[in-house]
Amino acid sequence: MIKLKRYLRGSGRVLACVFIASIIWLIFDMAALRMSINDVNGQLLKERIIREREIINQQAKMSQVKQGGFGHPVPNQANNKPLHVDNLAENVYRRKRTGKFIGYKQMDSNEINPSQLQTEKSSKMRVDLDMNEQHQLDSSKTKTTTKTADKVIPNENKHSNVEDSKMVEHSNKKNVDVAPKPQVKIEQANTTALLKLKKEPHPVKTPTNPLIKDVKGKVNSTITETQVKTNVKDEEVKAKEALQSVPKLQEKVDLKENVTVVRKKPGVHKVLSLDVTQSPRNPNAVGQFGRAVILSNKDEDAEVKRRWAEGHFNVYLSDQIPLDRAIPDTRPETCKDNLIHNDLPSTSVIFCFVDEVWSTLLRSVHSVFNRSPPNLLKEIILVDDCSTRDYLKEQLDNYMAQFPKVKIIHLKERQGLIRARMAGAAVATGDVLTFLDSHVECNVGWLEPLLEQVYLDRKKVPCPVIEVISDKDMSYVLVDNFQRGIFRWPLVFGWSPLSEDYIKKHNMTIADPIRCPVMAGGLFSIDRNYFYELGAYDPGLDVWGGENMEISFKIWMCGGEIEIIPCSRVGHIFRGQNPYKFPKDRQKTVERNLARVAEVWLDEYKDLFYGHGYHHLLDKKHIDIGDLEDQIELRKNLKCKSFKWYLDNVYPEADAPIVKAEGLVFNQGLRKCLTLHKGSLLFETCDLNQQSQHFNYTWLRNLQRENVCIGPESKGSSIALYLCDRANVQLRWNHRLGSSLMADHIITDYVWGRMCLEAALKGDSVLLRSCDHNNVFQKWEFTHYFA
Ligand code: UD2
Ligand code: MN
Repeated sequence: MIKLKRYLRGSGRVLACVFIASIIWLIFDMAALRMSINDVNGQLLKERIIREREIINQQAKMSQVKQGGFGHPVPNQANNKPLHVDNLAENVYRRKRTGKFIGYKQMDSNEINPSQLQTEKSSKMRVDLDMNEQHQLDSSKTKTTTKTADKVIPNENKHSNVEDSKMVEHSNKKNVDVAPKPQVKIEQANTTALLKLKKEPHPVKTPTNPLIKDVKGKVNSTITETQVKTNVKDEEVKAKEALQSVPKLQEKVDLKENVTVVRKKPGVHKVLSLDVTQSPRNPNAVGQFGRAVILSNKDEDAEVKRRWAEGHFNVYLSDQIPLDRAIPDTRPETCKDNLIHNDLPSTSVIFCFVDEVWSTLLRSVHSVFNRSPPNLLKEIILVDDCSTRDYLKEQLDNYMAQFPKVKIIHLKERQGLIRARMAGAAVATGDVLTFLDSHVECNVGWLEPLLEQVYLDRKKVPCPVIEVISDKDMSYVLVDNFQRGIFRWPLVFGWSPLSEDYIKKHNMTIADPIRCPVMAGGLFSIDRNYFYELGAYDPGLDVWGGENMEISFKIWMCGGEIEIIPCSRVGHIFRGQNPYKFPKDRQKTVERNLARVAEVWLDEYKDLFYGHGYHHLLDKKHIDIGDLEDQIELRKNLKCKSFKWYLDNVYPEADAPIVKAEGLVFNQGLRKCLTLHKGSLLFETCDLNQQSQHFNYTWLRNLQRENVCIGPESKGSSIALYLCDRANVQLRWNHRLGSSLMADHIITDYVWGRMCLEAALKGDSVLLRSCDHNNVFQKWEFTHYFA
C-alpha cells in the first residue's frame, strides 16, 4: 500500500491520470463507432429497399408502356449453361425414343431401377411437403376442408389449411433444412412487384387480318348451340383473387436469391418450381410419383382388359391414380436457374377431346392448375367434340363449376380435333394459346419457359418436351435429350436426334431450345394474334392427322419458328390406336388431310408425297380433297417462302430428291442412249451434253422429258408420246436397280400382263414387249439414281 502511494506521487500520479483518461476516451470512442456503423447499416438497408421499390415501379411502368404487345427480344442468358450430365432425374425411367413414330409407341416397363425410384420419390416428397408448410403459414387466411388425401382438389391453385395433423407434423420435421424463412421486408417488395404487374394485364388486340373472320366464321357456323360456361366475375373479385394467389406464389420462391437476381437484371425472376396440391400427397397411393403399377391379381388383369378399349390404355389403373399425383421433375438441372421475365403474357390452355376417359381428362386439368403460376393462367377451355359419353356432359360441367377459370364448350356436331381447337381458340382471351391433348400431365415449371419464348419473339412457337406416360403401367417415363420432330415421306411424323456434329457446332446444352422442323402436333403455345395472322388451321382438315404438318410448314415458311423447349416438359399417354370413332373411314380421312397439306405447301415436292404410296389420291374420282382456294390465297397473302427454302434452311437433312432418277437413259443391249428428237424416240451415242438425251424418272413413275411423257398406246404393243398428266395411270412405269430378276427393266403397270420397254434392234424406236429377264434390250440405266 505504501509502495502504491509512493508510485502515485509526483509524475506517477500524472501518468495514472492520463492512463485512466485514455481508457475512458477509448470506451466512448468505441460506442460512437458502433452507433455510426448502425447508422450506415440502416441507411444501406433503406437505400436497398428504395432501390428495389424503384425497380418494381419501373417494371410496372414498363408493363404500362408495353400495352401494344410483349414482343421485345431480350436474349435469355440463362440458357448458355454447360452440359449437365449427372442429372439424377435423367437416369430415372430413361427410355429410347429415337426413331419411333408417334402413335405406335409401345413401352416396356421393366427397365426401372427401384433404388433410383426411391431417391426420386424422396426428393419429390420434399417439394410437396415444402408446399404444406406454406399452407401452414397461410392457415389464418383460408380454411377449406379437404376430402380424401389424393382424389379431389376443389380449388384452383388456392392453398388451404391442411387439417391432417399427422402429415403436417411429418412435413415440418422433414422440412427444416429445405425452406428457409423469407425476410419480411424483401417479401413485401417482391409481392408489390407482382401485384402491380397483375393489375396491368396485357391488352388483348383484336385480330386485324380479314382472313381471320373467315376462319372463325366457318368454325362458328358449324357449331350449333355452343354452350359456353363462363363464370364472369367483376373486377373487384378478380383483384381479390390476384391478391390472394400472388403472395402465396411468392412464398414458394427463394426470396433471398430472387432479390439478388432482381438487382442484377431488373424484371426477371427464377423460373417458379410450382407443384401445388391442396391435400398432402399420400406417398403410398397407386402410381404416386409417376411410378409404374404392376398388378399381380388375376381378377384385376381381367378388369384391365375389359376396360382397355375405353381409352386404349390402362383405364382401370388410371382411375385409381390420384388426380394430383406427383411426377418426377425431369428437367435438366440448369432449368431451375433460368430467368423468366416478370411481365410474361397470360395464356389460355385449350383441351379438346372426344370421349376422353374421366380420370385422364381431370388429371390433365389438375396438372395445369397445380403446376402453372395462377397469374399466367388466364383460363382453361375444354372443348367437348361431341362426345358420346354421358359423364362428359352435365357431370363434367358440375365438376368444373368449382373452377372459375374453366370454360366448357360442348360442340353439337363432331368437328374433329382441328376445328374443335379453333372453336376453343375463338373464345380464348389469353395473350397466348396453349394447346394440350386431353391425356397429359404437365410437369413442374412447364409453363413459364414456353411463355418466355413467345415473350421474346411472338413468332416463336414453343413446344414442351413430350414425355411418355406408359399406356400399360401409367408410369411417367423420360425421353432422350436432343430430340426433334421431323417428317419422313409420305409426311409421317417422327422423332430424330440432333447429330453430334450439330450439337458441337452450336455449342448446345441439354437445356437449350431445339429448332424443330415439324411439331408433334398436340402440345404447343402460340401467340393468339399470330395464330390468327397465320390463318389458324386449315378448317378443311377433318377429325385427326396432318394438321401438325400444316401448321409446322406454315409457321416456318411464313416467318415463324418452332422450338422444343427442354425446360418445359409434359407427359402424354401414347395410345396404340385412336380410342374414338372416325365419322368416315380413318385412312381416307388422314390421307385426304395430308393431300390438302401437300397441295398447298409442298410446291414441286408434292410428288414425293404422292410418290410414296399415295398415287391414288391424284385420281379425282377416287377422292375429293375439297376446295383449296382460300388456303392457297392465304399463302400468297402471307408472302410465305417456298418449300425448297424450308428444306434448305429448316430441314436440310431431309431426304427429298425431286425425282427418283435422272440423266441419260442407257440401253444395255444397244449400248446407246434414248433420245427424244423432233417428237420421236430413237437412240444415239450417249452424250451428256445432249439435252435431248436427258430424261427424268419421276416420283409419279413417269418417264419424262420436259412436259413430254412416254407411255404405252392404249391398245397394242407400241409406245407413244403424251403430254404429261400426273393423274394418268397409263404413263406410270416401274423401274429399279438391284439384283432382283426384273431389276433394270422398265415395266408398265397399265397394260395387262408383264410388259417391258425394249429398244428396237435397229435403234430407231422403242417397243413394248413381254418382259424377259434375260433380254439385255429390256435393261436400262439412268445416269443418277436418288431413290
Ligand atoms: C398426335 C398429337 C395430336 C394431333 C395428332 C395428329 C401429340 C401428343 N398428339 O396424335 O395432338 O396433333 O397427332 O392429328 O402430339 N380429338 C378430338 N376430336 C377428334 C379426334 C381427337 O377432340 O375427332 C382430341 C383427342 O381427344 C385428343 C386430341 O384431340 O385430346 C388429340 O388426339 P389423339 O390423342 O388421338 O392424338 P395423338 O396423340 O395420337
Ligand atoms: Mn394424344
